[in-house]
Amino acid sequence: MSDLRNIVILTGAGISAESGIDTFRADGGLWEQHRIEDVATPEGFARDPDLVLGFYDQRRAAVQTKHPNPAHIALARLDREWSARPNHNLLIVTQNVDDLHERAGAAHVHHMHGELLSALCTSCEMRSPWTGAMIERPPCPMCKAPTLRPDVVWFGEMPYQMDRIYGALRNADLFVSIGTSGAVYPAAGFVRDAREMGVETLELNLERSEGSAWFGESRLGPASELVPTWVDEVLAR
Ligand code: BV8
Repeated sequence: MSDLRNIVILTGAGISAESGIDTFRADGGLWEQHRIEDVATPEGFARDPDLVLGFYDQRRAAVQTKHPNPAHIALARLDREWSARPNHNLLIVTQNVDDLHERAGAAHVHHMHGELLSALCTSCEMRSPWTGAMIERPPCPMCKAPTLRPDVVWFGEMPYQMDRIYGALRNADLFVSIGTSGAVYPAAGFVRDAREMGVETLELNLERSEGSAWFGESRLGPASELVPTWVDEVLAR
């Protein structure tokens, strides 16, 4: 019986690419259409709220027309079957703001950079499920103030529940990174934290990333092929 018990999986935009959701750094990707500092920073939001609300309204509408791909579905199967084993734990920490992990059936998902389908009120700080647009300044469902913003973590803001993530990394036997360029911190540093704690590390990505040299093993290819194969291997361990 392998001593593999606790798995932490980090996912990035690459796992949703084959579902038709733009990544950030590919040619024509999200950041090519806009400057990061204009649409993904609090300063950008303060400077031009209509630009930022419009950018996220467009992404929020688009994500609702997309579907999970075989990589999301395989991770959901792994989550279900692995978590059912006694003393086995799995956590998917995603940098993505789409809901494709959940729609594929994954139960243990943490959105460290927030979610497109959630609204954060800057007056009462309550969060509400949100599928519509924000450009018309709709009232907050809780306090009725017209002060909703996308519930996403912008550059310079603290990612959500970092203590939960580091706690899971400390207890992990395996850290797997799927579909991320390793360009944004603190997520890009998780592989180093894992290695320093003696955790086995694996990368599944279309091409070498900025963090590839830190992984014990790196497999290159599309997530829709690599992830189902890897899930079969893990469930056979
Ligand atoms: C913070 C949500 C601390 C919003 C996002 C200098 C050095 C180091 C750090 C910094 C620095 N200056 C500033 C910083 C900090 C900064 C940062 O890291 N900046 C970078 C640019 C250097 N980080 C932050 O500000 C973070 N906060 O540090 O807070 C703090 C401390 C105290 C007090 C307050 C704060 C917050 C960062 C969060 C930003 N929000 N998203 C939204 O979505 O709009 S970032 C966004 O881009 C994603 O969430 C993700 O995190 C990031 C990277 O994107 P990826 O997911 O990796 O996607 P990418 O396109 O880059 O790559 C896709 C990959 O998939 C590629 O490798 C490709 O090959 C692969 N792929 C493509 N197709 C496939 C595939 N793989 C498999 N199959 C396929 N089919």
